[in-house]
Amino acid sequence: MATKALIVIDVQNDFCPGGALAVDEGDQVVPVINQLMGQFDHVILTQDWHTADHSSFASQHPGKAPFENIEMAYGSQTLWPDHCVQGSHGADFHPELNLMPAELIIRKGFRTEIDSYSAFFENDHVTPTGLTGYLRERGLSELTFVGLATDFCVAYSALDAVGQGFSARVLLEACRGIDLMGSMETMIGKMKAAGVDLI
Ligand code: VGL
Ligand code: ZN
Repeated sequence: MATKALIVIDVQNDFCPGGALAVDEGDQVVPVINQLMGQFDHVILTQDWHTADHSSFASQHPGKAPFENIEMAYGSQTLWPDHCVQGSHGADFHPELNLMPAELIIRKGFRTEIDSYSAFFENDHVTPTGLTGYLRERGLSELTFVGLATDFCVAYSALDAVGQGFSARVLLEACRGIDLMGSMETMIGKMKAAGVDLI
């Protein structure tokens, strides 16, 4: 039985050059991911999907600027430029990403009060997205993560995957990072320590 799944994180216009929270070379992962999809029987996409007044937006916090940190009820939260607003062009998948093989699109960050980097849990690390149940019920246990951004949504997803008992690998050539104050090094270190296979 095929137990492998490719999980494509947030390959959306706002994370690509020209977007509101552009990741350097973010669009370059698209052809690599399209090619990879052919090697997997199961493809799952995630989509960052924020309300217009989302609490992770610096614009909602007077006096605060993007990339500053604040304390939320659930812990520390980085503030971002407005991005991936529900229904906006920026929230759409990159136009060249092949959506056809996707059997599930999981949206996250759609509650105003709480952000969600991981595909598995919101940033309180307890509210589930439902992905664990989906994967378990379908017998998908070997997970490969690709997409944007390496040091945020990809890393938190891979770490939670291991925590949930899945095997997790990250194909770095199909990822690009934001690298905010050393976050790339920090999150690569955390993934290694947790047993995520970095390729
Ligand atoms: C992401 C910051 C805010 C990501 C999403 O996809 O890595 N990063 N929202
Ligand atoms: Zn976001």
